[in-house]
Amino acid sequence: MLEKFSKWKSSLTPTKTDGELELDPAAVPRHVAIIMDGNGRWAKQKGLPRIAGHREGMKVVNKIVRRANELGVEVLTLYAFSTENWKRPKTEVDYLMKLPERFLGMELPKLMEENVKVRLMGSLDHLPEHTLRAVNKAVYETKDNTGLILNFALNYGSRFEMVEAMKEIALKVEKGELKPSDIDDKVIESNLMTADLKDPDLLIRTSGEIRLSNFMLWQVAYSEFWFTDVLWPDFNEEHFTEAISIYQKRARRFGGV
Ligand code: V07
Repeated sequence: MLEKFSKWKSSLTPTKTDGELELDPAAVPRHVAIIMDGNGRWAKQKGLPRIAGHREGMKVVNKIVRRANELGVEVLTLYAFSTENWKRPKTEVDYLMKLPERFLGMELPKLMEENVKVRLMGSLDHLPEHTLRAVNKAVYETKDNTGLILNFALNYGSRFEMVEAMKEIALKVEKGELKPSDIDDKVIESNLMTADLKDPDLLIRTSGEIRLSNFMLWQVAYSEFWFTDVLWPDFNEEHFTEAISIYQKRARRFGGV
């Protein structure tokens, strides 16, 4: 890893109290977005097929959703499948497309119990019918829940999102509903897939890659970034808490007096 990036990365020796980090409940990030990277690498290191990494990664989603909800995070956005992921081998894509229904088949009753609201962001156009059915059911059944918003980025790409937003805006201009001079941050934001969500306060990426990879480019303009070498299947509640603890230290440092 490049030395200059080390200050943004996981401190390997977090300060702990009773094996757990101390967090300020009043300064929990309201929106946390995560790029869940390293599943394939995790499997490779263990001599397992890539899909074994994805399966293990799915178990981690569970743990982090629970912890986020406990901490009072309002929105958790998880990058589950990018528009670029279609380029992977067909068997892997087919397996990935089964994970939403697998996850929801096991977890939806618990998500209901925990008052979690499932949402999706991305293009639902090319998703298989069985995947769509499962995710639409979850979105519908959890629509009145008022706890954590669990926002899955599925077939999501930030540039695609922005292109679509620009088309919408151009259409409004063409119809005379909007003047070009009316276009500002608010108009653009209201045409993105995150229109009714606050921007992420904290972006986490696992697996040592220090890039955004076409994820929420507009929305992370002011977010804190936290990168860790930990592979997603090895990521756990303590890593998540560590990320939030570091976020809080930065907020205290830059938050004025
Ligand atoms: C996927 C597991 C987590 C690591 C990253 C890649 C593999 C949960 C979902 C999911 C998506 C939508 C939904 C409910 C669950 C998921 C995909 C991959 C494609 F409504 N995990 N997970 N979807 N992985």
